[in-house]
Amino acid sequence: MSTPRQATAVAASNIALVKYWGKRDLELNLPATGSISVTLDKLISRTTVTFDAGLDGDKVLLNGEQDPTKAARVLRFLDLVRRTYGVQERARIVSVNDFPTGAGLASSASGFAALALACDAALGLGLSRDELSVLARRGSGSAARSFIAGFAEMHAGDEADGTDAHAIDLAPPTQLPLRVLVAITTRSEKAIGSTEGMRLTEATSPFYGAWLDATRADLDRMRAAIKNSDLELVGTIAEGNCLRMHGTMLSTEPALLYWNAATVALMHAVRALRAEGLGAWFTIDAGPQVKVLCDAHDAAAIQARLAEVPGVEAVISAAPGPGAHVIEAGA
Ligand code: 2P0
Repeated sequence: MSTPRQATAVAASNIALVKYWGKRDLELNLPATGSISVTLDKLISRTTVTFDAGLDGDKVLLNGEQDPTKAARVLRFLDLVRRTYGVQERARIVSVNDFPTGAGLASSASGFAALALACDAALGLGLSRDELSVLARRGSGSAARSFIAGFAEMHAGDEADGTDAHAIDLAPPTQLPLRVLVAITTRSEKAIGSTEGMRLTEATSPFYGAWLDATRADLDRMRAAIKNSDLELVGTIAEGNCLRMHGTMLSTEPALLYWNAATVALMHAVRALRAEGLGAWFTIDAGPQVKVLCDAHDAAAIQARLAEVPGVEAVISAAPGPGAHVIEAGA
């Protein structure tokens, strides 16, 4: 019997400064527009994959739990890897997040980036970073961005097969003195996942076309703002783009309302901080947590203020960080 093939990879979450909300192809998971993100140095997934001919089925352990619903996406991804690269063995996957389980923090970006890289290393596929980004995208669109250190741009691509829909470097982690303060407002899971939410938006929102046009314009503005190391402009564009995305979500039928009371209180708190002269801008994804962008020098003071907002359970301070990387390969 052949020796099991094993590798471990780590990848961090990334926060979109210009968001991805809409697909041009569901099967290949191709985004309708590009997006721009910053990879963090916190909120990390560590994933070990072992392809083993001795296994009679795939085994998936996510944060110490065997959850069939969450495992289903991982199993589909494993089947894709086997189909694409002619692999026969079943696999054991053990993935843990360094943030609290069930914290209501999205883990699909870090999780699928770490999984794609661990599969590549275990099987010795030798994929390029672009190819890894394309592969991870099939698991989750945002995962394609977590291979890039610091600031990344995801390309929507033109090719029908999706080979040019991957992330590229925009700027290194040191480009801006940025901190991302992640304010956790609830630990429960979101009601409607991103894939289903996007499908509903594409099908029903009268604003969907305008959202895509505005996002394309935001990409040009954001790229320039990052290149110029203009944190105030980065924050301003990110907050506006986030609000346009949520406006579009709210105009979906049924309406996608991802906010709770503390989410809204945090938005007001950030605006109050700005009125006081502190540089702080919010961004919110498909869930109730609020990510606040600010200068590293102001981060401690702003973190303390956010922690006082009613309904806030914790505030995690993160900086721009490295891309996904392998930490162990070999049986
Ligand atoms: C983003 N989000 O750009 C946007 C903003 C959420 C709101 O990418 O369907 O879990 O698996 O490709 O990557 C979250 O969506 O969606 C996401 P799928 P994913 O970060």
